[in-house]
Parts: sequence; structure tokens; C-alpha cells
Amino acid sequence: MATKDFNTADSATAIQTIDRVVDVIAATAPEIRAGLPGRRIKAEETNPSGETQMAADVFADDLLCKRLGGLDGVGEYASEERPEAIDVGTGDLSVAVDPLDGSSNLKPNNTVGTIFAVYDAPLPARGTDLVAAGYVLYGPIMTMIVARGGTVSEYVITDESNYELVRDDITLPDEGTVYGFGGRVPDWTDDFTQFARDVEKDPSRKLRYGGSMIGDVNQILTYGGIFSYPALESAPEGKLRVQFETYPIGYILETAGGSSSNGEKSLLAVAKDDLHARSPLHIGNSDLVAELEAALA
Ligand code: P6P
Repeated sequence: MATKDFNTADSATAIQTIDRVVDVIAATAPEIRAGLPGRRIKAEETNPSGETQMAADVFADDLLCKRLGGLDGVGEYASEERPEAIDVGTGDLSVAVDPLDGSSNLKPNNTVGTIFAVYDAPLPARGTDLVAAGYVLYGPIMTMIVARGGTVSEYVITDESNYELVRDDITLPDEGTVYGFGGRVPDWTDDFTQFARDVEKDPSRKLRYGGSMIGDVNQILTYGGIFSYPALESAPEGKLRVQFETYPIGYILETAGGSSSNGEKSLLAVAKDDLHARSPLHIGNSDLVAELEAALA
């Protein structure tokens, strides 16, 4: 279970800061969503991972940096869209965000999300420094998942000043029924290909892959199963970024009683010193993640 005491001296302040981070994410999400229609175009730049930035990525990042950076308890802000972490004050906690995960899916009007991670350490931090993590899912309904204090909750965001708890103490269903595997099949390793074939031929499971991680992860959190963006022959470290994606998603799934893995160990145990380092990601029911690790051993 991904829980820990605070490194900072005053945990009451840290808890208050996490409350404020969650409030700011919920308050900013409607504005991000409202700004999407006119920003489905590519910006002139690429992000530090070398991916084409969408205008919506930059828009969401600017909003979140301003709002989160203005919180007293936050000392550093980093995002997938910025090369370095920036000092935003004297607070003890650091916030890392993927402002708009899956923004390339805006073109087909597919699901996108905002991922946030709160670390009790300077950035780049370790998975064990996480004290809270969550994501907004811009679906038919705008929802927010928050993992903190050993539990996972779901909220519906109604407007800038309102979000309401709809589910708490969320845990994965015992029997996982959906699976989603990223990357191109010819680029999968032989071991992963064999694992994927074994999962696919189980008649109790069905494919759910939307190409936008937050939508796919939310399927796993709802129905149970496994989602992987694996190591690829062309990219042995996979595609997803540790500080902004694999740490927070691993934290959420482990807090919900599931498991996470980079193929051999918990995503939270993966140690990377580069702010934009990547890792293979496998999350879901513990039995399936254990089968995955055995297949790749
Ligand atoms: P592919 C979106 O660009 C993203 O970062 C994740 O949200 C998603 O899981 C993955 O990339 C999709 O990658 O190779 O299927 O387009």
C-alpha cells in the first residue's frame, strides 16, 4: 500500500497543502476543458520528450503553473511541457503534472486527462516521496480521482467552485475483465507478445484501449484487469514519463489495492535522476501484474 509519513516537519501544513492542490486542480479543470476546442492545433514547439506540443498542452500548463505555484506550501513545479522544475516558493512540497495527457487524441475528440503528483521532496523525486496523486478525466462527465492517506476517492467536478465526492475507498474488483496494451505489436518484445496473447485468449476478458492513458487507466480502476505501455524493441524504456505519469499512476493503483510494475518491480521503486526519464508501465490486478513479471523474467 503506497502510504507514508511526511518528510517535512509539520505534517498538518503538508496535509493542508495537499487539500489546496486538490482544490486548485478541481477549480482549474473546467477552464482547461473550456479552452480545448480552439486549441486542437499543434504549437510550434516540441516538449522536452521531443513530442509535438499541442496548443492545449501549453494552455493547460500555463494555467496550472500559475495556480499551483501560487500555493504557500508548494516549493517546486514541474511539468511534461517544461525542461526543468521551477522554484515557485518556499513550500516543502513539490508538484509535478502532465497538464494534458493524451492531447494528441484531441484531433479525434478522444478522452484526455490531467495528471498530478505531490512529492514531499525536491524534483526529480522518487516514487516513495509521493504523498498524493490523482487525475482529472475529461470524459462525458468531468471526474477526478485522488489517492492520498491510503485511500482512493472519485469526485465529479461540476464547475470552478464545486466538486463532490461520489465514490470513496475505491479498490479494484477482484476479477479483472479488461486489458489494454500500448505501442505497436511488431515493436513488442517476444516475452511481452506471448503474455499479451495469453491474456487476449482468455474469454473472460475484453480489449479496452483508447490511446489516452487516463481513459484506459480509469477503465482498469473501474473494471479491473491490466493496462500496459511496455518496453518496446525501439524504446526499451517505453514511452511514459516517470515523474508525471508512471509514479502517480502506480501510486493510485497500489493505493487501490492493485499492483504496478516496470516489468520487474513496483513503479514506485524505479529510481531515475532525469526529470523526463521514462519507464515501461504495467498496472492492474496483482495476479495479472505478477503473471506479467513472470513472463518477462
Ligand atoms: P500510442 C498519449 O500520447 C500517451 O502519452 C498516453 O496517454 C497514452 O497511453 C500513450 O501515449 C498512447 O501512445 O503509441 O498508443 O499513441
